[in-house]
Amino acid sequence: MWRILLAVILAAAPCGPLAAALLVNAGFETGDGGTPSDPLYWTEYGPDLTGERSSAFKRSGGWSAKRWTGGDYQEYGYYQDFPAIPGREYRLTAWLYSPSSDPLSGSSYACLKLEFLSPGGAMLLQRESLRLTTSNAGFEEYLVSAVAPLGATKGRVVYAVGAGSAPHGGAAYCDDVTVEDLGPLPASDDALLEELQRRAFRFFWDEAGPLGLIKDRADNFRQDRYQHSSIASVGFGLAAICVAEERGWISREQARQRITLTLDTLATKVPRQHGFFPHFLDTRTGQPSPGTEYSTIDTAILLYGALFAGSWFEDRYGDASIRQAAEALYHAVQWPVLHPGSSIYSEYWMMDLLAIGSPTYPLPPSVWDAFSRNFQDNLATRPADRSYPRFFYPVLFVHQYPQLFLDMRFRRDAHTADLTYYESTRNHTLSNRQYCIDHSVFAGFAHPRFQTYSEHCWGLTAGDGPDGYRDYGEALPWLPEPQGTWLLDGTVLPHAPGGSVAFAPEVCIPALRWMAQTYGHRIWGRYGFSDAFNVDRNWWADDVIGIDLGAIFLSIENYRSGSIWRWTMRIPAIRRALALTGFVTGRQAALEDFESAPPGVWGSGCESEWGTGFLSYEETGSKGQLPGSRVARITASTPGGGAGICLGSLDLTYTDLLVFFIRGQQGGERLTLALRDCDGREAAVPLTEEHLSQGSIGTEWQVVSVPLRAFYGIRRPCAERLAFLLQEPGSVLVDGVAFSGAHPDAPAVPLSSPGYVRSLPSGVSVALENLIVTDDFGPFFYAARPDRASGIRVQPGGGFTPGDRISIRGTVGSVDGESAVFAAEVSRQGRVIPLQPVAMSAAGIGKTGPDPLGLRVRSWGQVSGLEQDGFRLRDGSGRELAVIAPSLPKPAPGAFVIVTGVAGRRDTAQGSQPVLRIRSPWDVEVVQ
Ligand SMILES: [Ca+2]
Ligand SMILES: [Ca+2]
Repeated sequence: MWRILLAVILAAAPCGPLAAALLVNAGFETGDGGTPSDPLYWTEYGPDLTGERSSAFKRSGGWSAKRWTGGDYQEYGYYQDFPAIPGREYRLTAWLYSPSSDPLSGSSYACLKLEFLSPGGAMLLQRESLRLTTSNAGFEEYLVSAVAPLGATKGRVVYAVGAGSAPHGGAAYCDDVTVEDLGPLPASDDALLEELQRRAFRFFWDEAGPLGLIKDRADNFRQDRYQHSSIASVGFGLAAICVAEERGWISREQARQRITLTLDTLATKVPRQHGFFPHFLDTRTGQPSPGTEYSTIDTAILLYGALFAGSWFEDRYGDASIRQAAEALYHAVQWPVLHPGSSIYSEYWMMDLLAIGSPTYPLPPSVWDAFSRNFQDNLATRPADRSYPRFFYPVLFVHQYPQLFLDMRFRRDAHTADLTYYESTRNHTLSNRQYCIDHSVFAGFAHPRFQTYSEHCWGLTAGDGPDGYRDYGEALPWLPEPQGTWLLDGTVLPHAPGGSVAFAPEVCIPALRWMAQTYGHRIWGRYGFSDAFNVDRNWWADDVIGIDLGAIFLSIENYRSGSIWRWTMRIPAIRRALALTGFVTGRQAALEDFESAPPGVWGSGCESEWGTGFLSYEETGSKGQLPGSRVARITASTPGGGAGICLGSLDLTYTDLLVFFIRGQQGGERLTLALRDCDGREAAVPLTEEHLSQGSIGTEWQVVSVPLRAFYGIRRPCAERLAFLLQEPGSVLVDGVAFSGAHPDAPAVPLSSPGYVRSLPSGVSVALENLIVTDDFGPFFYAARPDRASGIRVQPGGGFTPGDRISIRGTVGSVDGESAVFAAEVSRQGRVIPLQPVAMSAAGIGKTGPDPLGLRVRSWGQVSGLEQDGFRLRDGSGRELAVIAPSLPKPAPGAFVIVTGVAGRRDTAQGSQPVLRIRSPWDVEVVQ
């Protein structure tokens, strides 16, 4: 898998690998003719009698390179140089074998080394592979990778065999050495973020054992023998695998199979206590690692990843199997037994919400209000700390983890009067950076100074350090330094800014770029950044840690697409918990109806970006489909001209559709839409017949609906501008520009016109205010504007009375051939006199004249036939109208009647037909 992924990356890289072989005689097939014969083009170091070209064992051809153990504390080998370019990444692989007939023993070892040297021969960087220390079953591949440091002009590949103190002995064989030039480090921000995600994903994919359990950590530059999985690493990995499937790094089926395998292992092979999982597991057996605890918070992180994957596969592909498997694990957790609720502000609040939302063993919602938030404005003694108000905890990951999954950007609860949880984490990130900068200079004896830190080199959180795994963090703000100083030793952890990309991208992305460019040769490996480094102590981590790669992956994904937030916020248990704990959303609506002049979202700077064009306003006086009475005219005086709407960093994470009304000046106009994100990336979509309800732009109003996925590649959480560009000079009228979708968090488009709603495509989330109930038929009801301009069917009904004044929030859909709002929420705001009926001929309903749908209508004619659920009415024109009156007495055929009911539609064999629905015997008056 590693090789396949690598090939994909290399094919996509702007500066690909050098195709030319960097080594000669890499298979040791050519000898120097000496006795013993050494491989040609390789330089031997150490006594001549400790190595030779051998035909006894080989992986390819007829020969390999054999080396024996020398004396105590001696290491000898063969090496070959190759030209190297600073800043490019090189990967050395070779195959090593120590046969059981002459096995490495005692302190003996065989290894590969990748070295970089200056023109003067000074060693600038040396990195060694994992060591082979015993006999193995056959030739095994060993690897080591490194980025060539500044000043390097050549690289060196070494095959060495050495030993420590006695006893030692044995020999090892090496064959098929390759050095690949993997190209330079990513040059642009986009490429760096993409590469960080690809490499983090590669960890989650490649470092999983046969049961789908992902390792807790791995070596970033070479193989390792680590065999422990952490369940939190698995949780982050499950989310990353979903995203990788969308990006095409693996197939959907590969993702589904891996996730299913992992969840099946967790359900059937791993022991649990009250539903909680052990923190660490043996990747080979699924059994708990020695001494591990059953961890509440790590179980919660695992469940977030599993439920996320379930939400992803069910919502995107209609596949409920992963959701069911994840819920089975979740429902088995007896939260109150081991986690009665948080006591302080920490990452545990993500677990509190999961526990409150549990349908099986819930915590009471009151635990949400029971823990101390440590709001720092009340605590800070240092003025500097007051510039970053936040819920305080010294270590940054605590602030990142809940919101890697949960979108708290627009949510507030009883504790967020001063700032949201999102703003708190953003401020913690900014403060974390400032704290490092402050400690990069000398400021008194009580104030430690570290040269590692700078404006682009910062990040304190939990991770590896020169003295082991530690919690690095800021000083406690309510104590003066040094008493309040948390652990600080000059160590920087790249996943601190990496995990905050979604919170403070303007400082985090430059930091990641700077670290890669400056210390890439020390910390850039196959899985991205190593966990930590410390320039003051000249210490550089070799390992990556799964949860830290997870923080980087998820945060970048939320920055780029909002996808982790989007599918987490669909999880029913999460929605239940947020409702129970009193969260409300303050998401801005996204509708431009051009009614206020000049509308704030239209910026004067927008037009110039798109050539010659301008925008003007026209009064239409329309009360029907269009929102309001004013529309926008987009005029282009040259091809490609037009005008743009400024969206003001609009969040499109939860929206799926762009919809608006359009009318051409001449008809036949051709329009291109261009959506631009906050980073200036732009995607253009020419309107085609699939987007236009009438197939092409004409001189009548119609609805345009464009799926947002058509604007591929722009940053969903931050949209800046939408342009309407005409392909030829001309003009079009536009109104009701809205972004919406069917996600529960989609911003509802605030509307006053049911007629507009009925013309919207299915899936749009809408909010209708100030409607009057026309009549309630039980499973559904109708409501209309007070001025009777238009009405609409609403599902479900029951309990409403004509004259009820209501507002509705729901999703546009259709049922029985009729547009309807599927209401998530209906609120009643009092009663008015029921709307008077509109008089219309039977032939006119749904055919000509004003649109009566959803209105009370009075019509007349002769009963021309009886139906199972009503009768047919024929008026003077000879046309028939179906009157739906289930379980009511039917008038005699041939009778002349006046009927008062609600105009609707229903599906028939001939398509959707207008009908009149009645509910009471008094609605039919027999005239003769
Ligand atoms: Ca060979
Ligand atoms: Ca308007």
